[in-house]
Order: sequence, then C-alpha cells, then structure tokens
Amino acid sequence: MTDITDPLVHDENDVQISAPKTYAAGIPAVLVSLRHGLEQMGPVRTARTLAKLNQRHGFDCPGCAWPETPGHRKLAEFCENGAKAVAEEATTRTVDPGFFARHAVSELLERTDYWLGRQGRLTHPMIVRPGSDHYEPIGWDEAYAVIAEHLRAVADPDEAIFYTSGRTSNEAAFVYQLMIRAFGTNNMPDCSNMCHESSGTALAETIGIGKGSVSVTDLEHADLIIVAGQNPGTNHPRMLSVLEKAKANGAKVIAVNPLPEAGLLRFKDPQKVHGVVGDGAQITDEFLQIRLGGDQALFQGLAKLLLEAEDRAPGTVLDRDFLDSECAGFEQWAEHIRAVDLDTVLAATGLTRTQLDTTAEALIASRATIICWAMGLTQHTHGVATIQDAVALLLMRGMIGKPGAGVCPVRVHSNVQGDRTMGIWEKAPEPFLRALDDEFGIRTPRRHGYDAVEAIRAMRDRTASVFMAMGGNFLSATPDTDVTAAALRTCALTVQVSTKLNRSHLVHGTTGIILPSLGRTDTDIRAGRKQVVSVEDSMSVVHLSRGGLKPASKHLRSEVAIVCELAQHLFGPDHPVPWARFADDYDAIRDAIARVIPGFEDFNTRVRQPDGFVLPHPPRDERRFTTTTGKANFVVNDLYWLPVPEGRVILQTLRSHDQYNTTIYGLDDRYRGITAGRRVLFINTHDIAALGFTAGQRVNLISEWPRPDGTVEERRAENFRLVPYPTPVGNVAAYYPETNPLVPLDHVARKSNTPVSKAITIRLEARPTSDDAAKAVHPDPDPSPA
Ligand SMILES: Nc1nc2c(c(=O)[nH]1)N[C@H]1C(S)=C(S)[C@@H](COP(=O)(O)OP(=O)(O)OC[C@H]3O[C@@H](n4cnc5c(=O)[nH]c(N)nc54)[C@H](O)[C@@H]3O)O[C@H]1N2
Ligand SMILES: Nc1nc2c(c(=O)[nH]1)N[C@H]1C(S)=C(S)[C@@H](COP(=O)(O)OP(=O)(O)OC[C@H]3O[C@@H](n4cnc5c(=O)[nH]c(N)nc54)[C@H](O)[C@@H]3O)O[C@H]1N2
Ligand SMILES: [Mo]
Repeated sequence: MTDITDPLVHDENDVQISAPKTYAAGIPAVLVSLRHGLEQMGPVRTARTLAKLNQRHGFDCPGCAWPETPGHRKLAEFCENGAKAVAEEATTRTVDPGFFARHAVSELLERTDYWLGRQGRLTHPMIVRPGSDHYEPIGWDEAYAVIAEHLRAVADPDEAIFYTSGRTSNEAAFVYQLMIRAFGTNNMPDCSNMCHESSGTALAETIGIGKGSVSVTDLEHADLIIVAGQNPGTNHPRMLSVLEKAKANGAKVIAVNPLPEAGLLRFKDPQKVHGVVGDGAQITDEFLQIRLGGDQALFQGLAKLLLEAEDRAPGTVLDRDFLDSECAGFEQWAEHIRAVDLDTVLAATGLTRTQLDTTAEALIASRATIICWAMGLTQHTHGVATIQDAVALLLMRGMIGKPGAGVCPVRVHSNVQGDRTMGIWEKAPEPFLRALDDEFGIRTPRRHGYDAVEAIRAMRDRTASVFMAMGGNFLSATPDTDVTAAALRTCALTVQVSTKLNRSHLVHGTTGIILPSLGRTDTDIRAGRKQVVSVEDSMSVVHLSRGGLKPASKHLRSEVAIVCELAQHLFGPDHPVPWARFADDYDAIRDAIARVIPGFEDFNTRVRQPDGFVLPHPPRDERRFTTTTGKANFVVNDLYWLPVPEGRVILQTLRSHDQYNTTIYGLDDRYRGITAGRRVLFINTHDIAALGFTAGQRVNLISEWPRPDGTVEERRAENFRLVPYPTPVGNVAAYYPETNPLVPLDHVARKSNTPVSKAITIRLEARPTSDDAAKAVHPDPDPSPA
C-alpha cells in the first residue's frame, strides 16, 4: 500500500519563518485576493466573479457561513479568503480524461494536496475499474447504472454510507437525504460530525435548538462579546467588520485563545480608509491566553465568581425572574459550581486570578452579552460540557432571547447548517421522518445511522461496502488517516461527487467513481431554465444563491440532477417520489420542503425576497425552550482539563491562512509569519529548550493513545520544523490535514462523537540530520507567560 501522507513530507525544504503579524487584512489582503483570482481565472472572469459575490443577485460565498449584512451591501462584500475560495472553484484550469490517462492513481498519490487542488476543475465522470491504476471516462447513465447495481446488491441498506460536506445547497441536500432514506438507511455522516456537532448537541440539551440565537444586529448592539476558540481573521474575516462596528458602539471584546491570532488583536478593514492606511482598529480589549482545553474551567470559574458576587450583593448579578420562570436545574448546577476549586481553574487555564476577576466584573457589568465560538471549543473531549457551561454563564444573567445577547456558534462550511435543517442527519427526529413519509408515501427507516467515526469503523469492520460522498474530502478531513484509508479500500464501491480533485479520489474501493458537479458559482440550466438554489447562514437566514459563470465543461451536472438521476436508476420509473420533475424544476423541490419542514412555509416566495427570510428560533424569538423539560436547562458537568504529561506536549491541529479545510490554496500563513511551507510545529521557546531541541530543528511527531489494557498506541507524522511561537507552555499547534494521521479514531468528544482534533498528546523525536536547522528563524517572538 502506498503511504497516504508520505508525499507531503518531501517538498518542505524552503519554509521561511518570520515574526507573526499583529493585525489582519489591510492592503495585503486585497492584493492577495486579486492575485489568486488572476492566476486561476484571468482578469475578465475575476472582475465578473468578485462583483457577484454575496450580492443580492449573485451567489453565496462558498467560503464560510458568516451572514451578509442586511440592507446595504458594499460592492465588495467579501474577504480575501472568500475570494480565494471562489478563485479555487471558478478556475479555468481543468482535469480532463487526458489528465487521468497521463497520471496513474498511484502516481497521483505521490503528489501533495496543494498540487492536486491546483490541477483545476473535474470535467467528466470517471471510473477506476477493479484492478486498474487509471481512471477512465464513463457516461453518466453507465455510471449511475454501476452505482445502482452496487446499491441493490447489498444485503442490508445499512451497508451503504452517504457522506455530505457542507457546501451542498438546501435543494440538493433535501433530495439526497430523501433518496438515501427511500433506499432504506440513515447512514448520513457529514462534516458537521467533525465540526459543530458538539455545539448542536450541547445547545439542543440546554436551549432546545442546536443553532445560534443572535443576528448581526445583536452583535452590533452587544456590550460584551466573548470570542472563544475561534480565529476569525482567517476563517470568518467578515466577522471582523461586525466586531469593529460593535466596538464603535461601545462593546468590549474578550478573546479566549491559546494563540494571539492576528485578526483577534487588530483589524485593518480594507474597505475603509483608516484600515488601508492607518493602524486599523483594536479589536480585543482583553486577551485571555488560555491553555488548550481550559475553557470549561474558565466558564465554571467565572460562574463561581458570579455566584459569589450575588451572595455579596443579592439581586445584582442573577436574573432571578428568568431563572425562576424559564430555567430548570439551576440550584443543583449552582451547588456543583460553588464546589469548583479556583486553584484548579488557574492551573487548567493558565490565567491569573486578576484576569478571572476582571472578566467576571465585565460579565456583571454587561447588559447584553454574546459568546461566540468555533473549533477551539468543539473539538475537545469535553466540547459539549464546555459549551453547556458557556451557555449556563449566559443563562444565569438571562442573556438569551433579548437584543444584543445570546449564543453564537460561528458556523463554517457555507451551508452546513442548512444541510442539517434539510435532514442530513444520522439521527433525524421522528416528526421529520413522519413528515417525509406523509409527503411522499414512503416508509423511511427509523434506526439511527452512522456518524463519521462510526462510518469509518463500519467500513474497517466490513459491515459497510458502498461509500458515496456528496462533496468534501472524507479521507483527509476525518481522523486517523491511515485507518480511514484502509477502511475506504475495503469497499466494493466508492463514489465521489466533486468539483476538484482531492486525495479521497485516490484512495478508492474495488471500483471508484468520480461524478463532476457544478459548483456555487456556475450557471445551472435544467429543462431550458436557469435554476437557483438556497442556503442557510450561521444566523438562520435562508436566501438564494445564483451561479453566473460558464461551467468548466458541458458534462458537469448539478448536485440536484445527479441525485435525482441516480434515484431514477435506483428505484425505476414507478417510484412515488417525482424524481424527474425535481431534477428539472428546483421550485418543485422547494414546494415539497415547504410542506415537510416547519419554518419553510411559502418557501418559493419568501426566498425571493431581497434578503431571504429568517427561520424560527424559539429561544431567540419568544424565549421559549423546546427541551425535554420545556425550560432552559442547566446541565451539571464535571470539570475536565488537560494537564501536560511529563516530557510530552499537547497538540492542536488548525488551519493556516492559505487553506480551506483540506484544500490548500498556498503554502503561506501570512499572519503567523510562515512562508512556503506547511510542515511546521508552533511551540513555546521554553518547551524547545526543556525538551532538548533547538529552534528550526526538524522533528517527527508521535502521538500516544492509551489502550484500555494499559499499553500505548503510537501514530507518527514526520518532518516538522520547530517554530518558536507565543503558544502556552506545553501546548503546540500544527496544520490540519497533515496531522490527521495522529488523531486516534477512538479519541472522540463525549456525547457528540466529534474527533478530538485540538488535544492530541504527542512526543517529539529528533530527525537524524538537522543540517538546515535554524535557517531563517526569527529571534524569540515574545514567549508566552509560563
Ligand atoms: N479561510 C478559511 N475559512 C474557513 C475555513 C478554512 O479552512 N479556511 N474552514 C471553515 C470551517 S469548516 C470551519 S469549522 C471554520 C473553522 O474556524 P476556526 O474554529 O477559527 O478554525 P481553526 O483553525 O480550527 O482554529 C481554531 C482556533 O481555536 C483556537 N483553539 C484551539 N484550541 C483551543 C482551546 O482549547 N481553547 C480555546 N479557547 N481556543 C482554542 C486556535 O488557537 C484557533 O485560533 O472556518 C470556516 N472558514
Ligand atoms: N485534524 C483536523 N481535522 C479536521 C478539522 C480540524 O480542525 N482538524 N476540521 C474539521 C472540520 S471543522 C470540517 S468542516 C471538515 C471538512 O471536511 P470536508 O467538508 O469533507 O472537506 P473539504 O476540504 O471542505 O472538502 C473539499 C472538497 O469538496 C469538494 N467540493 C468543493 N465544493 C463543492 C461543491 O460545491 N460540490 C461538490 N459536490 N463538491 C465540492 C472539492 O472536490 C474539494 O476537494 O474537516 C474536519 N477535519
Ligand atoms: Mo467545519
């Protein structure tokens, strides 16, 4: 077997390291956007594309799910990284049958993810037949026939697995889950399982709905915003203008992060004169440099300080009316919190007592508090517990369902939230399934399906044999890359519906199929009519997205069409679902959605309003909590944190500024001072010395995972350069997906089953030679407090 990750090890001799930046965006961001566009698309297509991005009559940015500002939209309502995401998709380069004739699969496996992504858009359906090392073209109908034949051959529908990534539109997601359930399984792992699953799980239990409760307007009118475990300067750049506006309105921003991320500190808005020429705006008032996994301790510690303040001055801290009328479990939770040991909190967080006190005072002084978070909270063993303790901190003071206050899990893949709303969920609830049955006259299965981790186990254990992916890059996005690769290879058939070439195409089943699809930016014409799709953003706003560019090839089909055509091959002409009609008329799909999913009444009309429409959210709209108790629940969670074992460090895996998940746009991470390389390990200078290394030295990373029998499983990722960085002592960071082979499949968050990508215990091993050590390494950049 070819090593799945080995090719990435070799091309990293030129990495340059300089001091990290202290601000985000500004002129360099504008230039970088244009450079990527010009390189991939040429000048005319670049101008046309960027002008349509996030405009009312344009397409939704495939970059992230940050909402558009309602009403006035600036001509350039996008960010550098949105522009890169678009250039990546709208590229004029192509990967055609000639490309696959020239390059064997085994040869492509030797290429880096960066190289694969740069080859361009997939143009034809392709198949790699049993025993062959080359993809060859296949007609659409023949491809559907092969897939349908494999699906009909399984002994039980649960032997098939259907993955979804978060770019898929509402319409495509709805027909996809419908086809899967009509086939007979709920095996629908999705990228959410690796992403905000912990948020959904935590929020559903506490407030009754797994979605955020605030709007952009709320953020602009909050007086305290806590941004925990999130790097908006890179991953949600448009959020920075909203934070800037909130600050102009008098808000205080507290950032909680192990790393002093550039965007959190200062922001130069490229759309404003002062951002272009001046120092930009200071975004963060307080930077709490927390240890990895210390957030639950922080939230519990703060809650304790708030309870104590209430004891000292009764009636000044707690919102008693709200607690009495709308909440359940407060007294029991408060008793648990009172017993929290503040010394443990200080050890777990690495913060000082003064920092805790100041933050508690800010919470007490605030009339409208919002907590925002992303992967820094969700991808931990105790991600669900951490988020529930954050929610409790808000509930104590009644900070939900009122202007300027609430929970803000910052969603991410541009339509990941919409896909869930449409039923891409392995545990969809009974009312949704019943509504599908009633609408279509089918019987959907009730047994829960596999999430991402369970899907890998099922393939590994040979209880699943067909794997289909609607977008995404399952191999590289999931944990334990080598285990996942071996699992995918056990399948009789793997199918990837994709826009761009990626590593998941190269690690296939006995038969492998690639179905090339239209992307968000492409014109989609069916039955002679231009079709439009819809998406839901991070704040539950549903709006249209209209592609406008000429597709990379005339053979591409939309995701909707691909699903509906496959369904016709699978179920034959007499199926109760009107697949042929759905394939040619997305309005008909929206009419069905309107009848099945609450909140989508009159979908076709309302989605055509200028800014779309907002889905109902009971806690936000009417302070109603649809939980098991009918109240907002305080959930008691034991405190969990991450002491650093002797001689080891704890690794978080994160994104560089030049990537979109597993798509690598470039080899720089401008804000963190990295140029021309990705195999770097950000580490405190204290640890470099304590572990006996030197700055710039190359090391191998070995993760250690204790088996129940007391032995330790080891996983390796090789050849990383040590970069001295202001990360807390004992905590290191490196990029995903290069480090995914280190994440054990069984290391998952409690309750949400999300892989723990932000806390991997590793040890470092010196590489045999260090001839190039210390090349171009800047002097000690402000080491963090010990
Ligand atoms: N340009 C670009 N945009 C993107 C993406 C992309 O890859 N590129 N990906 C999209 C997707 S799918 C997602 S999910 C989001 C991801 O958005 P983020 O969650 O911002 O992404 P990460 O790079 O994983 O960064 C995690 C951040 O949390 C911090 N962190 C890590 N562990 C902890 C911890 O224990 N406590 C605290 N308080 N902080 C911690 C890290 O230092 C880092 O700043 O972005 C979306 N937008
Ligand atoms: N170690 C570690 N692992 C992680 C994370 C981490 O922080 N650390 N983050 C996790 C998170 S938050 C997420 S969301 C997942 C992401 O997991 P995925 O969503 O599976 O991965 P992406 O890299 O976003 O998928 C990129 C591929 O999607 C395809 N694509 C792009 N646009 C379209 C489209 O419009 N239609 C179709 N059909 N295909 C398209 C292209 O072929 C492209 O190669 O990764 C997770 N994995
Ligand atoms: Mo994500």
